[in-house]
Amino acid sequence: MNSFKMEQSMRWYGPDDPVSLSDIRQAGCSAVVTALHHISNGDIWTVEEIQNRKSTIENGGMIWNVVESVPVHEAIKTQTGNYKQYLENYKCTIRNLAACGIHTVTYNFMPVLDWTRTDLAYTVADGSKALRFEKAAFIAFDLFILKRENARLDYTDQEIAIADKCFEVMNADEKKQLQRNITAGLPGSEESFTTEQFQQALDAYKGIDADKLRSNLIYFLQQVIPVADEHDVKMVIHPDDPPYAILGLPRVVSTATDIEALINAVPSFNNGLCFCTGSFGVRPDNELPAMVRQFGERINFIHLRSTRRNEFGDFYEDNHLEGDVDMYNVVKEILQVMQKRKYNIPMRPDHGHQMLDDLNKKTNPGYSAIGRLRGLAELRGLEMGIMRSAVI
Ligand code: DNO
Repeated sequence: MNSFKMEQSMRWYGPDDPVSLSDIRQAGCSAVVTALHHISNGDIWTVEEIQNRKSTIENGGMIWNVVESVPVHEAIKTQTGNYKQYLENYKCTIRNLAACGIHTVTYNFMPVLDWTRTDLAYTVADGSKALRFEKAAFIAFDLFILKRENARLDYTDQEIAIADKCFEVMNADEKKQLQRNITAGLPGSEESFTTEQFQQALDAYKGIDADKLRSNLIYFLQQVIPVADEHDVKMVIHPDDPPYAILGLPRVVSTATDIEALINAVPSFNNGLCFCTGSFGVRPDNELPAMVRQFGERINFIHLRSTRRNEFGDFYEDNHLEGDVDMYNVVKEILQVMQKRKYNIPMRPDHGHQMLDDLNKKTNPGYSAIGRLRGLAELRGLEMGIMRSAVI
């Protein structure tokens, strides 16, 4: 009988999260993924603050297994201003987390925006609500709301025409909402902007192409991974969401080739990956089960979620076992990796539909209780089914 299983976890946004620790425990989780969201991006997380949060979680009968995320300050991504100081602060936070017994840390290196959607309440066929990225709406934001210089060069005539039509039928409230969805930051995002600040943040990337961003990321790894090695901390990078360049900003963590470049530059096993099926899965050229095989030794945190895309490049978040992600084969590969490594990799059901009672509640988009509970229940069943039928 195989004995290594995914460690069932859920993200918790801290004491202000409308989903309580007791809800998470009742969903069947033994662990919580969280961050100290009240500490400003770039500041040190002190041992006291970390310990405080850790005790709160332990009093709720679970453990704090993974940090998601310790944000990487924009100055580090662009290598400007006080970036050296921010790097020192980052290292100090890693040491403090290790001192408190927390050994897995998520981060991302997406310029300006973390994950991005255009619609936070897209009603799917069964009446529940999902998050959606509609390309035409995104392009409309870029061309007609943000009015980014030379933005037209990034799109085909056909894309511009569709975006034009899409914008034409939007009323003033919908335009405002679109802008808010993109610039105000989704839950867990590290930044939130007004339009003016947003333009300034984009301007900071003038002259930074994909090669330069990659080399800044490698520099970050060269600085931080030795500290992680010393304190036995697994650093896991979250892929770009969506996994391609947007708004003229480069993105360098979207494909297997991108990951290979990071590993080649800094081979330590603590230079690892948060395997997010929903982010990687948006690209048809990402073969997810093969990527699990290829990077299995370095996958130290898993986000399981599925998206469904159409021919225009739009996608919405589907039920966890439906959509374009081959969840059966992904979980099968993950099970094989875990038996080989003799390690229970932390996993969380990533996002979920707003459904049932949650439709009448104020929820964090993607992070309502019931949709994630459904996702986790299905994934847990899938895992058990694969294990019991001994196909691994
Ligand atoms: C969205 C999340 C991201 C993720 C960060 C990791 O739901 O997956 O916000 O936490 O990109 O740094």
